Amino acid sequence: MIDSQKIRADFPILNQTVNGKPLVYFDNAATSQKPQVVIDAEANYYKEINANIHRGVHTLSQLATDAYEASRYKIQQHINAKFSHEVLFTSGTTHGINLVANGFGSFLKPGDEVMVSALEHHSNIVPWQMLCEKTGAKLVVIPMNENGELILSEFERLLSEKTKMVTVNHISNALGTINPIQWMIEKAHEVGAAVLIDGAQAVPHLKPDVQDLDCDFYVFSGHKICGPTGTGILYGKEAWLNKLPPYQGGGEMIATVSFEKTTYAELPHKFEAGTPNIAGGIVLGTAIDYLNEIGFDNIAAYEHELLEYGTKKLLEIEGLKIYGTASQKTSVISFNLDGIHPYDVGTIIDKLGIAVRTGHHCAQPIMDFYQIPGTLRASFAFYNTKEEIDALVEAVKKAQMMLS
Ligand code: 7TS
Repeated sequence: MIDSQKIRADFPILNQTVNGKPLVYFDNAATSQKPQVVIDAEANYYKEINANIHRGVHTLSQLATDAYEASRYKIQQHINAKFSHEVLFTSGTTHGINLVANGFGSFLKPGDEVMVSALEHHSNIVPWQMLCEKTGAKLVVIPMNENGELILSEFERLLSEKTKMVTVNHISNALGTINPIQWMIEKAHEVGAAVLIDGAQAVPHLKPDVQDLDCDFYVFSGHKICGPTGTGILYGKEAWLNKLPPYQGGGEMIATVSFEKTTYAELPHKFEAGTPNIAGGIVLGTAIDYLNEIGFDNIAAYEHELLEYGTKKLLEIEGLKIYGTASQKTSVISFNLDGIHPYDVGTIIDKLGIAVRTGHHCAQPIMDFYQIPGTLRASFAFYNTKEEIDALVEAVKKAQMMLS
């Protein structure tokens, strides 16, 4: 059970007014807010053990290294990776996808196919498009239906021995659709394709089990799970990470360097060139502990309640249309008011203290599918409440009155 009042006390930012009104933060799909334990952990790192890692015998450097590697281990446990060296620290989802896409060129030839879905965030489209341009491979798109679900019969039809990579999000950021990734991974493997799962929108709501999913890569950002910005994780199966060439060259990723030849470090260091976001990596572990203490089953159940309540209440507004009505959906509601631009509604409700995202949500192909410029997107977290949803509904009604 979630005690929202108790949980809200952990988040200092929520206890404020914006434009003279109590803040209602419904932009959680963009980034989550941070609990006090995370804020404290970041400050404590700099107060107590700040040093560079993996490179000194001095005590602080060892303390920082141990804390960083302990966090890697914690994340390995959290996603159930087989080895901790399959867990790479990145600066976020975008970095993780680019790292894989960049190296994957070594395995592509002209005529090969890379399959993405119609539901992807730009960061899981553009790196693959760039890769296809470079290699002569073809980008193939799994289409979606009006409800915002992938058309799985089309996915099966499009798969062939030409398919070398299938890359799909676990949950859509713009619509909240939960994709049947386990089944998709199995199908993709049947034709010998590798699979990357963009878990950016899934990890705030569930605990992925990468061994059970059997995905080849799973990427996510720390900032969407109560962690600091500039942190993220790329999970890759050991065999794939050994095969992929390094992404960036520099310090830490080498075994030996000479002007004639450089040899690379073992995993995970081969992919972690330069001084990383040490504090961020450590604190990401703190954020994951915080969420596990609340419990992902509790989080998912509570957020589902908010989704159902919000959907029902918003649909009571005449002329309001919700985009994304998949049967399996997380706590994201994308909507528009008939004849009114989402940006105008967003601007007015901001004056009433309500933070939602407006626009194409970095998923322009989805907006093109619906032939709309964008939507308003309210995305709920476990620290939100039904009372806040009531405030959103009142604010949207007010905006509608002012703009019609
Ligand atoms: N993939 C998905 C599914 C996302 O939702 C996002 C960010 C990214 C990738 C990129 O993550 P980053 O941390 O590297 O930027 N999504 C959003 C959003 O929906 N609103 O703001 C950012």
